[in-house]
Amino acid sequence: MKSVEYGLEKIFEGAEDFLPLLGTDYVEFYVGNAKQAAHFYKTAFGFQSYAYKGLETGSRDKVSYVLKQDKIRLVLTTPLNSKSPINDHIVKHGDGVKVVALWVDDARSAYEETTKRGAKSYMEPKVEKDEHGEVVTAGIYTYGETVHMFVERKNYKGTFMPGFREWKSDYNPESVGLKFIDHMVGNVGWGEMDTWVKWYEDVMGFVNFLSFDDKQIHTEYSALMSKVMSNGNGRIKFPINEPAEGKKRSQIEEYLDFYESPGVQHIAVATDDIITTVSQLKSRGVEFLSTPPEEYYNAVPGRLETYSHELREDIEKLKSLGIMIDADEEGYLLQIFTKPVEDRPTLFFEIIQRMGAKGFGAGNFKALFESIEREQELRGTL
Ligand code: TYF
Ligand code: FE
Repeated sequence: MKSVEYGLEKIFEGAEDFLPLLGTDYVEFYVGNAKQAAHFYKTAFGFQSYAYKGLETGSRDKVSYVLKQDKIRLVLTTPLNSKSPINDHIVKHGDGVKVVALWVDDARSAYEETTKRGAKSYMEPKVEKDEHGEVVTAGIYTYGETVHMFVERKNYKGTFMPGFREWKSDYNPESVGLKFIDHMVGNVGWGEMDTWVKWYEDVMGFVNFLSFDDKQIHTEYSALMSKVMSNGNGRIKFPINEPAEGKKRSQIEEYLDFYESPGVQHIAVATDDIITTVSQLKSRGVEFLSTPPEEYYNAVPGRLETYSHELREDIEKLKSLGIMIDADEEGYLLQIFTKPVEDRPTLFFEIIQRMGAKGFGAGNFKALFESIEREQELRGTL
């Protein structure tokens, strides 16, 4: 399934990285009711209360809750009056991801290097200070109304950012074992994938290290195309999908219709014990796509044997939870997908455990997309 060599070191050999990225800093959602969304991510997904800003801290026009689980930070933001432009985002898209923030050493340089290569500015570099130091942020637009913020926090020792206070709560559900963001996927319009591939290459210095075309990604009914973009150190991976023509409506098309523009389709979060994590999530009410059929699991041992990998997990347990298994030369991976986490069929989560494999589960695409199609059928959107 490899279309280009994915030893990233080789691709980047000798190239100067004009945009060194340390990792994902946070993901910010614009939502209709941040207080209730925060409760959901704590109760159902095992996030912990971390930071807060709102009326009590002097923020008059919006409120933000910051949640944390290991290295993952989610920010949930709601406007406090009808004049805030955040309302327009929510009216158009429903709840969704506004900001994919990237952790950098030098936010001014990140902004300069990307805008001079053609990025559209969202926010010029801004320095915010408090008694714990300073944070520099700057932002550029990517697909749709989605934004990449650059966050420089090397001179900051406080909780999250100036303007926030530590959020202590008496309600602290346990973590479910989510560790870090593995990748975040964007859906773009018909024929726009290559434009955005080029944008990530030219503007961000990323490379396209894996590609799937509609001949690989299709079922009897629908199709899509996908290219995975990665930065130089491989810490940031952004697959980009576009719909493709099939007998019925592609899930990407359904997303675009309901989000009413390109946007973030799924956030993949890593765990090192997917059986425990998924058992926990299920017991807390998180809904997952329907389980792959019997034939799917019958084919798994053969798939692992092809590359002589030994499955460390109990296949019966994986099967009972509906977790999928894919393998490549380097190892295998375990993954499962939630249903959309809002009423519009837009954003969903993926839970992934990598056991050496660097791919995205191409061997699971068919079973996965058939499962998504069963949902589309119920929604009358296939
Ligand atoms: O990120 C990926 O590529 C995998 C598979 O609409 C995938 O998680 C690809 C497209 C899609 C849903 C999942
Ligand atoms: Fe994924």
